[in-house]
Formats: sequence, C-alpha cells, structure tokens
Amino acid sequence: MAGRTCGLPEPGLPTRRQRQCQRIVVLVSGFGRNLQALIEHCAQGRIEADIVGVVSSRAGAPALQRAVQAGIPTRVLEPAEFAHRQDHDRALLATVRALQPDLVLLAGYMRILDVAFVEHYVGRLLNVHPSLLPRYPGLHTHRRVLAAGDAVHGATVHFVSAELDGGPAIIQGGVSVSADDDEQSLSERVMNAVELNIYPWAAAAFCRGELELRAGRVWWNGRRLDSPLQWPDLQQDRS
Ligand code: NHR
Repeated sequence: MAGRTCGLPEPGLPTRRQRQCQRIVVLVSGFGRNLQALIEHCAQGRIEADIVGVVSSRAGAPALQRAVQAGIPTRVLEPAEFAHRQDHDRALLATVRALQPDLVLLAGYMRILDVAFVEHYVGRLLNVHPSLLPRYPGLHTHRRVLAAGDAVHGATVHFVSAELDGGPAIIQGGVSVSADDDEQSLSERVMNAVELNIYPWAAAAFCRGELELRAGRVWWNGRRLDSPLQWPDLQQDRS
C-alpha cells in the first residue's frame, strides 16, 4: 500500500529493521500538516513505523483526506455524537486499542483526553504543542505570545500526562517574533521552522527505542534530560 515501508519486505534492508517496525496511531482534529510530515517520514523510512490508523474528532477534518490519500485507515469519533463525555472517551480508547499502537501521536488533536486514556498510554503518547513549554499551555498560544510582546516563541514535543500540556518535555525549538507578525504569520513560522522538524524527529527517536519515560522523567539514549533538547539555533525569517 502507498506510504508503507515497514510492513513490506525490502530487499537490501536488514531484517532487524523490519522486526523493529512500530505501529503508530495519530489523533487529529484539523488540517493535518503534522500528520502529513509524519506520513512522509514513515514512507521514506526515516521513522521506522507504519501509521496504522488516523482517528479524528471532526468529520470534516482535512487531515482525514491526507490519511486516505496515503492508504491509512481512518475513524471519526465526534464528541457531539455521544450523550456523555465519558461515552466518547470510552469509545476513543476502545478504537485506539483495537489498532494496537506502540505509539500514539496527537497532531492538532483538540479534545482533552481523559485520565483512563492517558494512563493506558503513559510513556507511549506524545503531543506537539505550539509554545516553548512550560510557557503558554492551552489554546491560542500565538495570540497570547503576540499580546505579551515576547521576542521568542516556538514549539515543544512532550509526553502527555493528565495535566494539560504539562507532561515532561522532550525537544523544543524557538523562532524570533518580528514586529510585523500576526497570528497567521507567526503560527506558520512555528509550524514550518519547528513543529514539522521536531515531531518527526521525536517519533523517529521513540521508534528506535532511544526515548523513554521513566518515573515521570525523559530519558534519551540512556541519559536523563534535565531540560528539553533544543532544536538547532534560533531560526529566523523562515515561513
Ligand atoms: N489531553 C491530556 N490529558 N493532556 C494533554 O496534555 C493534552 C490532551 C489533549 C490534547 C493538545 C493540546 C494542545 O497542544 C492536547 C494535550 C485541546 C485543548 C482544549 O482546551 C487544550 C490543549 C490541547 C488541545 N480543548 C477543548 C476541550 O474541551 C476543546 C477546544 C475546541 O474544541 O476548540 O477538550 O494545544
């Protein structure tokens, strides 16, 4: 199937690589730019994984079309279709469990996950958040950064915990905020210069077994991180 590399026998590749291939499920709600980058990295073998399912909280999310294009099975679970929040949350966990992921990635997923979901996937659940955490957890980060007059902004990949955008940070990268930035220009620069680089990097590292959550701390290549890894240099003027 298009976009799959891990599941197929590839002459010349060591069998070890095929055995290590991981199963990824991506949760989306929106446009799917991070999903697209993950699809491409998997297709190129730069993330040693198959994306085995994409689950959306919105039926109209353009991210779903990107998944279909890549031959990835999709599911839609709209919170509004359920009488109670708990019913939705149970259905979501059952849906993702059925896909048997080694790694679950939130990519613009807009629905807060309940404790049962987070606990089930603790250490195997990542998010990319558009701010230099611990600054600006929550929504509308670009607007808040502009309102505060900050000189730098960025994005962070973190393990997800029950505390919203509060799980241990793995890697982050910054961009300069310029005087003529608006929400649109700033969000695009953060996406292009940082998110689309650090999320595939973190997914690849996880799939190679280099990244681990142990007792609430991030370990990378056998050393405990005291602070998140920094994506190279302040990137300027890139959009
Ligand atoms: N769930 C848990 N338990 N922990 C996190 O750290 C999570 C999470 C679910 C999503 C992504 C996060 C982001 O990167 C994320 C992190 C949605 C909201 C939110 O307020 C907040 C943070 C994030 C995503 N959602 C509203 C809700 O009631 C709905 C908002 C809307 O639909 O527009 O779920 O930004």
